[in-house]
Amino acid sequence: DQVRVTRALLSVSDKAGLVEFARALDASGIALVSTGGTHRELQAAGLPVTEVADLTGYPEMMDGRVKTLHPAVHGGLLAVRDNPEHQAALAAHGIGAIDLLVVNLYPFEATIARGASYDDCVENIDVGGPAMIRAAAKNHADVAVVVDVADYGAILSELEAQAGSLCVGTRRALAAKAFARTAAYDAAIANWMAGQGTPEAVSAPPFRAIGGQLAQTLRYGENPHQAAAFYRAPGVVRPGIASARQLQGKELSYNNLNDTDAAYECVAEFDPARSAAVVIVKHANPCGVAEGATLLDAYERALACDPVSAFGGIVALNRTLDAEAAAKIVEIFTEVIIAPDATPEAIALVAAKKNLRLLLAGSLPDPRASGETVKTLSGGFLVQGRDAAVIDDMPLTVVTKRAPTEQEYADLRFAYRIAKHVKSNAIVYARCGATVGIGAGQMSRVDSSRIAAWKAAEGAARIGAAESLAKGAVVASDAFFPFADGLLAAAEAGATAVIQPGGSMRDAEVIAAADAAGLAMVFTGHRHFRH
Ligand code: 93A
Repeated sequence: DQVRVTRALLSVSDKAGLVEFARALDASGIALVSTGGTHRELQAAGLPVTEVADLTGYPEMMDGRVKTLHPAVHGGLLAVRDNPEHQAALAAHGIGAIDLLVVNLYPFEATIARGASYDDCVENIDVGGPAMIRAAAKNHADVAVVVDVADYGAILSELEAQAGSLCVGTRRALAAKAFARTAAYDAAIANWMAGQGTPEAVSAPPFRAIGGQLAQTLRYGENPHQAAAFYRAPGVVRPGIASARQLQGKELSYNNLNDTDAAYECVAEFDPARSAAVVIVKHANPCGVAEGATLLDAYERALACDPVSAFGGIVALNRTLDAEAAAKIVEIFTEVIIAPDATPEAIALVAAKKNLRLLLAGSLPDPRASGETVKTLSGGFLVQGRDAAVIDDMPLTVVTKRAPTEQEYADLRFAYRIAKHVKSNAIVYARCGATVGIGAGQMSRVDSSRIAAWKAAEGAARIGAAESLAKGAVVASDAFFPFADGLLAAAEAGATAVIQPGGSMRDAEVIAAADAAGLAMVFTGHRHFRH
């Protein structure tokens, strides 16, 4: 189990402790071999040391890129001591075995950390060092490999205690540490390179460090100058964008994937056994959602909410795409259609639009399923449980004098289901199972209310209706109204009922304003922020 150390190869960038270590090795009768810079250092200290170039018969060349990449080195490291063929090969080629390898690598991590130039970083990618480390670590049955200056002392102690030998436990532990070092070194290189993406070089999948299975390298990210790739979370079985089958159309882009996910997650909130539902998404926000007796009916009503935004949008459906809905959807420019399934007739109709992507997910994801969402921050991640709260499970509290009518209740639930999928601050106006105005992503809730009301007024103008479509509609808010103003904006626009989490310090004031305006209002107790 002991390996007697007779020859050591030293090749280190970090020369700390080198001379003292080598002097002790020399004192115990170990022959020393080393590469250019290491050799100079040892020679200057007066130690007897052979240069690797004398071993290989080749000078170090190409700025040192090739110094130890030679059979005289790798044969010496990899030869198995009790294998006669290996020993014969050593003898035939005049190669001497190496029992101890001492290497620390070109300082790649430190070079990128000081913000060095691209070329400088590349030049600091060590090739020969990791090759030797791997060779010695693989052959730990016969060779000890030291990759850390901090281990010099322990090695010397053991050599002294065991008359110039190292035991198998030490060699194995050193080998494990060596492989960990080369793995970390390569990870640092891979991560750095992935972050160097240019429009020409985006094929390098970034964010390898997050883990997951690379599903697709994307042409670019949200913008053409951003490298991007799509990863599947390993072990997660959830019907949706990551498991959907693309039947036709152009390759999905980063934004397509993000928007399609948003659309499908939203439409999955609608039980297909109860009603057909369609969600149209643009820039990750629903711009029209409707339920209907048929998908065609639902699509037409969803489209009516905001046909301008729906142009070039993503259409998600909660039932098998049928021919009549497909025929209608292909009438306007659409980027992606996603549904659990599609009939052959519908598939044929979509086929007429070569670029249109058709995705079939097999089934709908369960909105109540647990799971995580991940968001990157500079230098970190935020992880949270997914928002699995569903309006049907929330006990609704009527807080106004007037309770909602049955139709209002239905619309309130419908609107709140959607508010969950609208970026905050979210305000959703809905009537008879269709959105009539959506205000998304505003910093002020009043602004979101105004935008939603304005969309409802525009909708009325489009169809020549005398009154805003907000008139007689209900309104959902993803979080409480901090003041009465947002609620009053809704009342002014003509809304008759409100759904919101409640919980504001000024709830009493907001409830009084609702009562004064004759509104019915319910609290859900669940906030649906989404950012
Ligand atoms: O450029 S390399 O990848 N090519 C090699 O063949 C090679 N062999 C050892 N770098 C190589 N090394 C590295 O040189 C070692 O890993 C060590 O970090 C460094 C030591 O060089 P010197 O002894 O000349 O200072």
